[in-house]
Amino acid sequence: MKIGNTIQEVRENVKAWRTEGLTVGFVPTMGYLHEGHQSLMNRAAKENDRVVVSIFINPLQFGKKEDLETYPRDLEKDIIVCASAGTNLIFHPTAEEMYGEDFCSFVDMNGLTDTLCGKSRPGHFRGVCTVVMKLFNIVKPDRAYFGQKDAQQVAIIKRMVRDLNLDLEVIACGTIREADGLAKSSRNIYLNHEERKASAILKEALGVAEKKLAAGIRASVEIQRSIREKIASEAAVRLDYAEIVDLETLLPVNRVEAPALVAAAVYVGKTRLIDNFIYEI
Ligand code: PAJ
Repeated sequence: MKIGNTIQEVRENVKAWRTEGLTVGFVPTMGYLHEGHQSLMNRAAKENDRVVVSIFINPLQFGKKEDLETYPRDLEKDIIVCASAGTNLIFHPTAEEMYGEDFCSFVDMNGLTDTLCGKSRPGHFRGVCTVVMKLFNIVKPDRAYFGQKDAQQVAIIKRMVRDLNLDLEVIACGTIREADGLAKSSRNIYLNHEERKASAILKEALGVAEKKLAAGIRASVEIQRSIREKIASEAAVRLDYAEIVDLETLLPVNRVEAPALVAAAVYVGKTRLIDNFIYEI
């Protein structure tokens, strides 16, 4: 496994693979890797001849009051995780390598980026789209792997690929969880003991919604109310949103008559957690 810090190194490696006729899978990450990231790498290794993982804490997707400075890092462990999951090349650039002083071009999107998490994180998805577009242009993968845990990110990247005619396939992978159901996340490290215990309520609340849907309830307001009530039963957790939206447009649906995304976000102390499930009719 190689570790490259420059765009040129990545380009040279990928070019050499291409001349051999090899396919390339790509997993973009911000590091502090866990089993969720690892599952994406395993899938990429299964479906491609070579795997590139990027580890880059993208300043552009953090709001001014967000956790850019404190975002967890552990490159040594990340290297071990990547190696054990069949990665061939880690791309670990500096912010200067990615964004020159005079950087002024961005990828922006209407609609999809303003709802759900976009409401409380203005500019976040502009930063995500811009860095992912850059990474796609640097790595030029055949397939790119994203976690369904970040469902809005998946919908946005799929739309960007479609709208801008990028020649690659975006593959969404299932959410990997802790024993109590909490979705694995690099940010879970922020939770203290009490907060960590309280966090299980997020998945439980989505479970209540899933049961309502299975019982034939179709009105979104009723399903949303059940999530809200369950979250309210845990004093340490505050709801940001509970929404039921179309899988592609992310527009709210009033009645769940077609496959839909049920997504929620909460604050546990200062930590923001998200989770979701796709309801298949
Ligand atoms: P990061 O939060 O490091 O996540 C990298 C990838 O891992 C994302 O596609 C995310 O959805 C996936 N992932 C995270 N937790 C997961 C879990 N529990 N199960 C399955 N997959 C999981 O998402 C980002 O980084 C950034 O926005 C990025 C796309 C790298 C752009 O900077």
